Amino acid sequence: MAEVKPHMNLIFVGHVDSGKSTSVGRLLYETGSFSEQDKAKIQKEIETLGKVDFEFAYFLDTSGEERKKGVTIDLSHQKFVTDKYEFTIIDAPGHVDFIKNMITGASEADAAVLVVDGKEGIMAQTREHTYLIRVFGIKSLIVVINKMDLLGYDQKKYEDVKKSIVEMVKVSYPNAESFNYVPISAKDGINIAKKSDKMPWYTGPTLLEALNNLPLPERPTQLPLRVPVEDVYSIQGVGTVPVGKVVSGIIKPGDKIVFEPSHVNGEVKSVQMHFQNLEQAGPGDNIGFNVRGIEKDQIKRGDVAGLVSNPPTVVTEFTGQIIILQHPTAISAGYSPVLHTHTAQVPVKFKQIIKKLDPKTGATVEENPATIKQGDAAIVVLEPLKPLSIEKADVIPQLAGFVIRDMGLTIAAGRCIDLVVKKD
Ligand SMILES: Nc1nc2c(ncn2[C@@H]2O[C@H](COP(=O)(O)OP(=O)(O)OP(=O)(O)O)[C@@H](O)[C@H]2O)c(=O)[nH]1
Ligand SMILES: [Mg+2]
Repeated sequence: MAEVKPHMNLIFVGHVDSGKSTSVGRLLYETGSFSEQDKAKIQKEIETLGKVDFEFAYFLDTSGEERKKGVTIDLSHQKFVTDKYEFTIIDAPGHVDFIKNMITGASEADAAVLVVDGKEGIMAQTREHTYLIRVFGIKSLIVVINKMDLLGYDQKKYEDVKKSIVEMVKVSYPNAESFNYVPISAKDGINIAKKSDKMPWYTGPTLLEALNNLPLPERPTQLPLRVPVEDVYSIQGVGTVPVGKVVSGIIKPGDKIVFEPSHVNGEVKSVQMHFQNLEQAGPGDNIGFNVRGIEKDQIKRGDVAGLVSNPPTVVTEFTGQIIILQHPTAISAGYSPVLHTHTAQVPVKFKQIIKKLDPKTGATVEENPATIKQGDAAIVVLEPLKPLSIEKADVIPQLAGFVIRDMGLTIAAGRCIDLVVKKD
């Protein structure tokens, strides 16, 4: 039997046009995941569009609109196998209009590649994405400094931009110095899967080597079972089949489970991944599971499945440690934007602003401030205006991250540090 390699969900993030899709396309092409026929098809399309250069991004950006606009809109998931891992690569959009899709990707990922355009340096979404992946508990990060061709493959220019990126990454990751900062040209295929003589001064790993060197993702099998529901199907002859990624714990046939906040119970009849029945599934597995005793319309996206003996937490309110990423004016108690966490999306009210913190050190700057604004970190009490399941960061950190959105903007991101359990 073929050896089973550990699975890793890897997201590519970074500012619009930094070259995420091009890097992923290159990586998959050079390692044989895309064929010469795939490439020939794209070449034809490029000519039809009257473009000159080949676009490796087209391997990922497959919709007409994405190709016409030259931007990624939706997430694309690609399977990719190396010596060490079986990766699912998630190519996220960088454009600020599609940040909701990026957030969904971040909540699915174990590790991230941050792509920075070496010529432009740090841009708005370079910063925002770095913060967001940290909020969603991603611990391993590789930074690629792309478009080195535009910098003449110059070491000094690489060092300068690297230095500024390390400082920026440090805000979210104090261990920023321990990450790899790989200078690449996705366009020319330099330092993706093979080294070249263009940058003899660079002695670190290629992107592919850095991917293989990523530490094994943590698999919190010891924590209580939690499966946020992404979708629910009713399959003829089978029954109700919710699908989603196991975040923590183990699920197996025979388990008595409950979906919260919908508050309905059932029994697991079978667990499937990639159309195969499993004896059990654990963290990181994207599964469909057939549940006896529940109709399709009794549960929905945003519910979380857990064992009846240790059910998902439903809250009446919770305390969040947040950072305000962008807001045109100021936020005060009573403000009601939308909260996104795992697969749930609910309106929420700022009930109280407890204190303002120094975003760099976490020290208290002001108790009970009347307002908070862009750039501030704060401790706030949030009240979901519809039922919500969320967990405390020190209990199930994987389900404590959230984002607050309004007016098409990501207003804030944070973690749930305390909560009030809803009584039946
Ligand atoms: N010169 C140069 N251009 C590059 C390189 N990598 C990508 N590009 C170009 O940069 C543009 C944007 O590339 P994409 O890969 O679509 O960027 P992206 O980060 O996926 O963009 P979004 O998904 O829309 O956020 C394209 O025109 C690419 O050809 C590079 O290494 N050198
Ligand atoms: Mg893209």
